[in-house]
Amino acid sequence: PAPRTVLLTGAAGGLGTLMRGLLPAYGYELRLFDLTPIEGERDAIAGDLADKEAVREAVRGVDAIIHLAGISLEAPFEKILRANIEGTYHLYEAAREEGVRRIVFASSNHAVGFTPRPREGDPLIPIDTPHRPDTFYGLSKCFGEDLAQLYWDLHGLETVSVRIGSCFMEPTSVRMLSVWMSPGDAARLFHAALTAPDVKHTVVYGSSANTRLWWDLSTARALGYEPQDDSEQYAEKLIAEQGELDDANPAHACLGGHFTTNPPQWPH
Ligand code: NAI
Ligand code: 15L
Repeated sequence: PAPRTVLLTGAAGGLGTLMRGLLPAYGYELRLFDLTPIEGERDAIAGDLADKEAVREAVRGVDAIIHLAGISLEAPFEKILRANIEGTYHLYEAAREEGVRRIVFASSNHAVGFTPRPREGDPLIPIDTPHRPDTFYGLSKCFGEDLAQLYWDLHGLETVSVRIGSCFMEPTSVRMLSVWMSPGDAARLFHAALTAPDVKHTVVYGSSANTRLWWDLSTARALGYEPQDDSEQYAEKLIAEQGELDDANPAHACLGGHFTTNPPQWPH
């Protein structure tokens, strides 16, 4: 049966807030979990992924999990270790112990961030391109994907790992014209990931159907995802402001953009 109650971790964050607005229309009852307390919601838990017991309690009784919580940018290794690596392990252990059957994991393009961006005429980046993390942050997403594979192979716990591009209301850079995922498409993709049959561990790229797309969306489409948006409507304005991507600029060479420069520079 399709999942009904879904634990949304990271619900106070940017993407979590957008999904709290959009996912109930698909019929889900959301339980929210975040370090930051969320006021005015019926089922919201303030807790730390580092707290194994708190995570287990949050997971108890839900049908599925969308795991967005964690540090979402580069940070010192010790912080990434605690929130993203140990935290994601706690979540998978809790899901296994509580019998939750499926997790949608917010992976990131930064798991493969040092992959050169396709130039004109190049093929799209395939889903099985090797991990090439561009930061400790990206490395933690590689760990999450491998953890998901282990829990499928060993325990039969299913995951869709979504290598999200840039999910914000609008793209704000020329790079984002290629990797942007509109909030509406994010909700469509998460819904497909929650409801497609027999996903085992499936890795997908998460973006809209952008004209300047860099990667292969076929595994996402195979889940039933039909993206409705394209960043191209923002292209003229962004290119007029920022210029085209420049091969001489190291921050434009790879998928991960500014994350591949050391130290990472903002904005990206
Ligand atoms: P965000 O930084 O706005 O939200 C992350 C949330 O996780 C925050 O509300 C924070 O309080 C919570 N959190 C952090 N550490 C925690 C801990 N130890 N225990 C409990 N909660 C904790 O990030 P955003 O943009 O909403 O991203 C959500 C997820 O999607 C992240 O895992 C991020 O890595 C991933 N992602 C997002 C992309 C985007 O474009 N928004 C792109 C690629 C991946
Ligand atoms: C990510 O993984 C970050 O969480 C998000 O804030 C954006 O920086 C995004 O990647 C991106 O690559 O634009």
